[in-house]
Amino acid sequence: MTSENASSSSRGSTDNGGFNGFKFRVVLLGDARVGKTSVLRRFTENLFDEEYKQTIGTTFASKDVSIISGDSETRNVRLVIWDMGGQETYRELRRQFMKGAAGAIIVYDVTRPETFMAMNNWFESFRETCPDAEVVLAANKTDLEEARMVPREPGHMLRDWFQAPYYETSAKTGTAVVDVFKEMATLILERKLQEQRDTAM
Ligand SMILES: Nc1nc2c(ncn2[C@@H]2O[C@H](COP(=O)(O)OP(=O)(O)OP(=O)(O)O)[C@@H](O)[C@H]2O)c(=O)[nH]1
Ligand SMILES: [Mg+2]
Repeated sequence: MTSENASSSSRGSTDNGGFNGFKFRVVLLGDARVGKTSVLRRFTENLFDEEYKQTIGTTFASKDVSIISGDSETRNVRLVIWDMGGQETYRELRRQFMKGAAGAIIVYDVTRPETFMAMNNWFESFRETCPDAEVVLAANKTDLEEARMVPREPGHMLRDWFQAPYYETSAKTGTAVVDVFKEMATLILERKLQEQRDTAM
């Protein structure tokens, strides 16, 4: 994974040690084994591993994307994406992990309904810690069509309920993985640009 200074700023700014662009801290949330690390690896390295290696504690990776903002400018965005093991049950650690994030990608596994049922908890605890941050939903492992237990409709219910974009992803095939991260970058960017316009007035 690409790594960089872990202590760097989290909210996004215009100049970060030679990188000329915005920098946003994003967290990956969701139950154990849903594919958080796999989605991140697909995005940052374009790789996939069938073997499960549980994430212990937290790790991060970063990747730069260019986004065309609403004002038709091309903007460089560095996403610093933090990943935490879904087994982590210590509430305070989760809160610290979420703190200061500009967005959360909340993931479930379409072959395991219990991971879908847990979405509300993940969403609520993120909202509590970061009330003004963006959320994107990822229904992962959609390549496993035969084993799929959670169809598209409940996913759309979540989307409407949380008012958050919904993507059907596969870390294995790569389906929609880039879209999830680009959507997140775009949402945060537009919010930051709006904040800049508001303070300039
Ligand atoms: N078929 C398929 N398998 C996947 C997909 N995404 C992840 N997996 C597999 O599911 C298992 C769990 O993936 P991880 O990425 O480690 O899951 P995680 O959410 O990071 O798990 P924790 O670190 O324990 O929270 C691994 O064996 C992956 O190979 C997918 O889109 N399709
Ligand atoms: Mg993991």
